[in-house]
Amino acid sequence: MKGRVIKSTGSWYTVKTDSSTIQARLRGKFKQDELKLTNPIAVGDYVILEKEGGQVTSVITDILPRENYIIRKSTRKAHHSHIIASNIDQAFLIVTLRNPRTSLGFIDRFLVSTESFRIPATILVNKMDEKYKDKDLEYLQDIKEIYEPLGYPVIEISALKSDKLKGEFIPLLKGKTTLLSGHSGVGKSTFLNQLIPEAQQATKEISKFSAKGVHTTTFAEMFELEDGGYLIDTPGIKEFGILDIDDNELSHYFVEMRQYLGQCKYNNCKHINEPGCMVLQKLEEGYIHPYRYDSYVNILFEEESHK
Ligand SMILES: Nc1nc2c(ncn2[C@@H]2O[C@H](COP(=O)(O)OP(=O)(O)O)[C@@H](O)[C@H]2O)c(=O)[nH]1
Ligand SMILES: [Mg+2]
Ligand SMILES: [Zn+2]
Repeated sequence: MKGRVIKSTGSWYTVKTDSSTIQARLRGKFKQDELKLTNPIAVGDYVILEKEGGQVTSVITDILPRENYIIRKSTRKAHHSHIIASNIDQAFLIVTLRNPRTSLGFIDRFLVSTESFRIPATILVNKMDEKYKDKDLEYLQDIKEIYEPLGYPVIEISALKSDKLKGEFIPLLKGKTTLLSGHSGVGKSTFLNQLIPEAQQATKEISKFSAKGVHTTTFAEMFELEDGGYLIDTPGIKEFGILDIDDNELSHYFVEMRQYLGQCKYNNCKHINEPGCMVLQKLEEGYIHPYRYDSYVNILFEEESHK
């Protein structure tokens, strides 16, 4: 029997098959190629199930190869990662201009992880019903100017406005598995509840003590849309893990750099200070945004320091 994991509590998994929704657990150990993971099975995984003798529950005996996945660094184990979700068709990164402000560096890390699997990504700027200061609105302008030309749609929304949200998003979500991501407190669960009221995901006021918000969701969970397709709500993520990416590979995941990569003088160019570097030349000429280049350098050196 084949099914898809729609919820995980760490020891029990809720698996949806063609005919029903089943509680299942893992049997024995799973081989996890080279990835050091804290969770062997993630939401979105397709698995093979067997009924447990005489019981209503099942055991997961195998996992089908993942088409893609998004990971974050484990908070519990150094050098380990946690798969947030797998087999994703598109990713929505929900960001906010203030309380908490989503940094460009965070957006770029997310985009590197989606680009590494060519998962289409969209940036949703939420809480646009609020009044903002000029400097916050300038930040919104920056986000649009940086990401739209790269092919990442930037959509301003208010997750509180149900009708508009449904009209705009139901067609975009139909038949697809969509990951909702972003810091705690940006409105992921609010967005999901508007589109799938039965989901009833808990939402929380942002803590007055920390503008980063408090954690309300600990595991990713997948919800089915009325017209087909799934939305995945994720716990607030502090940092995305970028694994399995070599230094020379990183620039491939910056879409605007890709086109110049074959044109550097050295084919192992890291685009830092090498002579004849086309990326540096294009940065100079204004074809690559300086903020994006900064993110590239930051990720490059951060990853190096982990090796
Ligand atoms: N003003 C305003 N508040 C929002 C909006 N979306 C969510 N919120 C509030 O932001 C807080 C955090 O929302 P939540 O959905 O729990 O965020 P999550 O941590 O990303 O799931 C809650 O108090 C929500 O009511 C919005 O569009 N506008
Ligand atoms: Mg939430
Ligand atoms: Zn170069």
